[in-house]
Amino acid sequence: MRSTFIAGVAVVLAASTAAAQEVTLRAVSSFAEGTEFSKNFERFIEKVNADGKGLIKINYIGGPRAVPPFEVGNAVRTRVVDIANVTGAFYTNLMPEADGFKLNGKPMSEQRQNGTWEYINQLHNQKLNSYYLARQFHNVPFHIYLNKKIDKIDFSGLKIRVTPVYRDVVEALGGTPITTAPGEVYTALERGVADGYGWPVTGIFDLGWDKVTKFRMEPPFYSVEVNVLVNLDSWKALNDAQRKVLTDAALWLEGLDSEKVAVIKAERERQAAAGIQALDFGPAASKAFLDRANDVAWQSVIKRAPESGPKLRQLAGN
Ligand code: 173
Repeated sequence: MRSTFIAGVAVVLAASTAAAQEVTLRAVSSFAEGTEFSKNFERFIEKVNADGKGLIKINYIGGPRAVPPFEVGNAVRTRVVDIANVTGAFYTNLMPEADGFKLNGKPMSEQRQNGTWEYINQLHNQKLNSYYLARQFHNVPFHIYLNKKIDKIDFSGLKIRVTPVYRDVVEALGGTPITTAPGEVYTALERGVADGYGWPVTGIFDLGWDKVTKFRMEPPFYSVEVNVLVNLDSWKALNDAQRKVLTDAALWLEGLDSEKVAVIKAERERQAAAGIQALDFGPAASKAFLDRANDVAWQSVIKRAPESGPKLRQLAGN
């Protein structure tokens, strides 16, 4: 009798402890809600909330209206938010070598096996007080889009909207870089403040940029990286079961990159149908551009991060 009573009390206690342990994490995205580089993160949130019922819940505050894109890294560092969807290009002020992540286009399954994930996680622990939960879009490249026709790959006389992703290559090819958040691209093009811009192959329709874009320069270059970061104190405060929900959902999220092959093909067709003309200067000019883009970006990363830059380059193998 007595032992049954004690066991009963223990079950009630365990149940109430579990309920008390349901954790809510506050999340933001550095890209507008519902657009290409937020969408999969939003699916990840739905999955965590379904799989983690009773254990963990993510409260999605939203996109750049909540936290400006270039401040999202600092917001996760200082635990203003617990979890963020953000590209390294937006937090190079805190971690200069974050600009090098775009130079590694290996699938995350491989990066998790060969020590890259672990090294980049350490960098995030140290410099951003955060845990590197996931990296998305390794197989999505960038382009330079233009409104003035060029007859060779040379940006002399052109003002081009950039982030750290494109700054070095735009400068190396004679262009004038103008840094803006994505939210200012449309107006910059409409007013002629910029003659072109850097952006991935996907997503230009989300904010209506197709209406103010004439050309897409070939070839595609670099690899998009949009990371899911968790504040390190928030991460450490979770129990094993809660961390497992996040980790399983993170691996699932990285797997969604396989959908991008079809998305990229459709997007290129949609751009052509919208009258955006591809400017292709042939294989030799393309190769010269890619070599130059790779060289100037690594030089810049290594100059600003003399210790971690070479290590990232070795891991990327290019
Ligand atoms: O162009 C940008 O704003 C940028 O750097 C970026 C990075 C990753 C995905 C989309 C855009």
